[in-house]
Amino acid sequence: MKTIFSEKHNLRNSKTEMYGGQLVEPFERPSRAEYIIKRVRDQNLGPILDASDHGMKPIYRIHGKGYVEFMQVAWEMWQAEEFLGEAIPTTWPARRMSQRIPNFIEGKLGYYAMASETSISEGTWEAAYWSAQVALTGAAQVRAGDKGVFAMCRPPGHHSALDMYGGYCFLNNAAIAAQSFLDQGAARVAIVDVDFHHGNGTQDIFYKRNDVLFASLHGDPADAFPHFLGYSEEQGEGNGIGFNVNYPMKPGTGFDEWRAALTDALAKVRDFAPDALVISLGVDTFENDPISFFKLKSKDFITYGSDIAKLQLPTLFVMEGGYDIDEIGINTVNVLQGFKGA
Ligand code: SP5
Ligand code: ZN
Repeated sequence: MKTIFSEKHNLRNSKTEMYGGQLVEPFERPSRAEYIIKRVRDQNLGPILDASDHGMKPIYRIHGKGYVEFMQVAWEMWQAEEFLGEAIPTTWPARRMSQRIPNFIEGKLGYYAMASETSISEGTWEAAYWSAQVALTGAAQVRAGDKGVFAMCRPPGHHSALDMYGGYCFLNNAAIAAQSFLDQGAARVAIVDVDFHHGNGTQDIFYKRNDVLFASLHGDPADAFPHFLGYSEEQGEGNGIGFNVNYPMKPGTGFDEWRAALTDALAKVRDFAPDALVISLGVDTFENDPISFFKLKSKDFITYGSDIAKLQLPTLFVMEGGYDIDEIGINTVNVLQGFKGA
């Protein structure tokens, strides 16, 4: 199985994450990608290819112009104010307030952010751009005939929507890749999100559409980030009714219950008969993940990788979260090996 990668991920190296009322070293850090790539090499998963540049057009298929243009200059604008730390929003357009986009950087951050834990730092835009290119390059390889391809995206993407960043995400890599399949001739694409967190960005992007089936397994939003989306009654809108499926699960959920949800999601994918499958692959479902509460063990990742393979669909794995750095390579590559070996 091919892995697509870009060293440019290193340009995303924020120093601060708002956590527990303190600014801590971000959980989403460059060593995550290094450990995964090391494991890919050690296990001889397959060749590692550099991302090729597909430009801005596929990004604009998913994200708004104002948002993208803001992301490109946010750090510059913040620096112009001579603030000492990284760019963090402090004010949001909450209920009954104006949704006009402010001029001042602090207002713009609040408008475009869905969470404050994600600081914008130097190089963030460039890293996000190349992360999207990694996903697009992976999609191109799948279109060219590969059965399964691993897009080692960093930063992750599934919390990012049309005009929204946060949850460590800036561009929705999985959504950009899914749309690229459709734009190159696919009639239907399914996205299954197995990251611990609900893929609120991906859900929002495709909520009114019936050409993309979105299914997400995640910590119940009543108990877990992103807190404001991911309930089971969210089933799509308009043409999209029935094409959004959420499986929120409670703290302490183990593999048996989680796998039953996956089995249900995969059955829905099979009925949908997509031309391609995108897996939003987060391994923060692991029992030792520092910010999550599911109890999957390392061997479980192999099992569910082979469950996914049984669909026999052209499959693109897009890296999302996973924060237990010691085991992140093992757990991620276990999914891919389970898929490959099935
Ligand atoms: C891509 C991805 O996995 N993004 C996740 C972003 C989560 N950020 C907020 C983390 C807040 C965690 N609070 C957990 C308390 C645990 N005791
Ligand atoms: Zn996550």
